[in-house]
Amino acid sequence: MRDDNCLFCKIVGGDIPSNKLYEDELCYAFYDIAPQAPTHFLVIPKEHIGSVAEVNGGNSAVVAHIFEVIARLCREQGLESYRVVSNIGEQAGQSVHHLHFHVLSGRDMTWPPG
Ligand code: DGP
Repeated sequence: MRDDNCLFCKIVGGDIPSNKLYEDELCYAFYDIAPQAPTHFLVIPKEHIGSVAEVNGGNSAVVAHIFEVIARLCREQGLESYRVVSNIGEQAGQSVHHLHFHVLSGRDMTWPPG
């Protein structure tokens, strides 16, 4: 289901342009507008889910699918080391309230993240 006030729902619907990497019936992948690494793309469900905190038994299949897609896209791009991140809530840095997984690669990364 779409939320008409949601930025990422508008990207999925084509109302806001994006640099698309991949799309299928369940998910959409596009490059982040403010890349934090040489490779930085986002993979999101087409259905509006607010964050990981809203994942449940009724909608979790799309999350497994997204991880399959992430693994495939990274393989296709020859990425051997990368980080997958999802921020939940304001304190963790979530700015867009539509579930998304950041995929970052191409530079050394530190742990713990800031
Ligand atoms: P987060 O802060 O974890 O909710 O991540 C949201 C990401 O979305 C952030 O890295 C920037 C990206 N972003 C925000 N607006 C747009 C947009 O209009 N287009 C694209 N491609 N990315 C966006």
